[in-house]
Amino acid sequence: MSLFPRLASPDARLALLVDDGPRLTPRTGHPRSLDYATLARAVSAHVAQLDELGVDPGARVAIWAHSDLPTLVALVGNALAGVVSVPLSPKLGARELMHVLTDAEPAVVLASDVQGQSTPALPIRALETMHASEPPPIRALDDEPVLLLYTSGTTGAPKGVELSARGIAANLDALADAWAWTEADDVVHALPLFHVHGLVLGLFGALRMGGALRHVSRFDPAALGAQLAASPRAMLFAVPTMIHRLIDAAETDAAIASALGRVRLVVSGSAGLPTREHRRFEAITGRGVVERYGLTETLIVCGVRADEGARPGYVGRPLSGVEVRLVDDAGSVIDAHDDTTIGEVLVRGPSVLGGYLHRPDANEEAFDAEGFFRTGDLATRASDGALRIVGRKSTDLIKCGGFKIGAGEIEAVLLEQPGVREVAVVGMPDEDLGERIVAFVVADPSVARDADALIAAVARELAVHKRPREIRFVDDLPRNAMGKVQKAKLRA
Ligand code: MLC
Ligand code: AMP
Repeated sequence: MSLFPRLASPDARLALLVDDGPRLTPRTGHPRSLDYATLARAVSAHVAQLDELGVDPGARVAIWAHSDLPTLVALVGNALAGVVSVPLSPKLGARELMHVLTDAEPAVVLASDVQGQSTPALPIRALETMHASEPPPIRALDDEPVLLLYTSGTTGAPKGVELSARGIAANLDALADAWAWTEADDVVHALPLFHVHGLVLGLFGALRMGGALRHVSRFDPAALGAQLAASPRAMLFAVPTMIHRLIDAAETDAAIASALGRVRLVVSGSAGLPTREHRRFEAITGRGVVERYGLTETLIVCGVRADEGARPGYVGRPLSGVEVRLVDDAGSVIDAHDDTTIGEVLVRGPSVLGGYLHRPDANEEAFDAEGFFRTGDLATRASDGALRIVGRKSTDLIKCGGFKIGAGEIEAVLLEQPGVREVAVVGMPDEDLGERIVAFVVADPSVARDADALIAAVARELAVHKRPREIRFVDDLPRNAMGKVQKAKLRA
């Protein structure tokens, strides 16, 4: 079976729709939606373009992850052709882009909008040449990678995670079981397409089930509400920051509240949804949110099942086929199902990465002797096996708006800025973003203090979402006897 079975016998059902919302002018010249038959032709056209470019199966193709139809088609076409997509955030900064291109060594860089890119790219031609009548390739699921996604660690530059078609399919099928997810469901989301949540669950998930993806290209509560209202049976995928903003909007906009109330399943993930937000959501829409927990490296690990209903505080039980262990500081397995004993979450299963690209050192640390991946997340386990994520082992990993960001990568950029002597970056609790990036800076007294310039440097070098939201100039940083910065004190 292929990753997207419905593309083998495509019909007139809606497959993809992109809604640019009220704040964006729709691009002219492109359709706004594709049915399966048209998608199949567009995918064939894309695969023909890959052929013309001499891109063979197994090769890597970097692709600017714009939220538009040509890009969605190319991502699907690459996977079916066995080509490894390396999605690039459209707001990737210069240094991070250079790192990804050097590490991934893509054969080509593709973009739906070649003019707008900071680096030379070839245009995606799928929608212009889709009169091609060749059917799209039917590629059996195998263990070869189809995605290379970059994810932050505590220190250094982001690491490449290869995900195989078989691993992705196994994970999506396990989610289908947990959520009773079928071709009758439309996925509605406004997530970016360069991470697991929007790309693997949102795009690949919808098409694997044979349903539609209604993609709002930039998060906007009213546009999401309109797509939810337009869909006969919708599943909403969102990060907690989006849920928070949807609740705020629903409080003053009855149409959004009623659209949210009618969704078949609302799923929050990529960061924890506070119990307060669960309660607010229920109060305003009359229905609950289910959470699921995952990582780029493992795909989705646990999820609350649709038939369980909302379970605030819990991310549910392990998905079928996924082995989860809790271990103590010494690495011993914790058997307790008492909802109290805290251990690190370890994961093994078909969707777990084989290893980070070019990083034997990181792989050594990431896996235990039995091949379990160490997530770095701390959890308890209830009597029925449901996990509650209670924290993270490292204070150097920050989850801001659902994006994982390493303190070390931000500190490295800030330390290079004029007048910066010392720096410590931490995540501070934030009602909207979950965690807000705050940089404590010891500045050279002879240089003018310019917080905006420091924020802009991170946005320019790394990515806009990695910028500190706040700079606090301090005389010195709290250090322990060994000279190590005590980040817990800064967060207090
Ligand atoms: C601000 N901007 C700047 C800037 N300051 N631009 C340049 N330089 C500066 N100094 C601009 C930006 O360009 C942007 O403009 C605008 O400010 C706001 O950008 P933002 O900071 O990104 O917006 P924000 O409101 O914080 O975004 C909230 C959000 C976003 C929820 C929409 O955080 C988001 O999309 N999160 C999703 C994360 C996600 O998908 N994670 C999944 C990881 S996978 P403009 O032009 O845009 O207005 C995973 C596994 C799993 O975790 O389990 O799922
Ligand atoms: P990423 O590397 O971007 O894939 O982020 C993975 C991390 O997101 C995990 O290690 C968790 O810390 C966090 N995460 C994902 N889903 C949840 C959730 N439902 N609750 C709490 N944390 C989550």
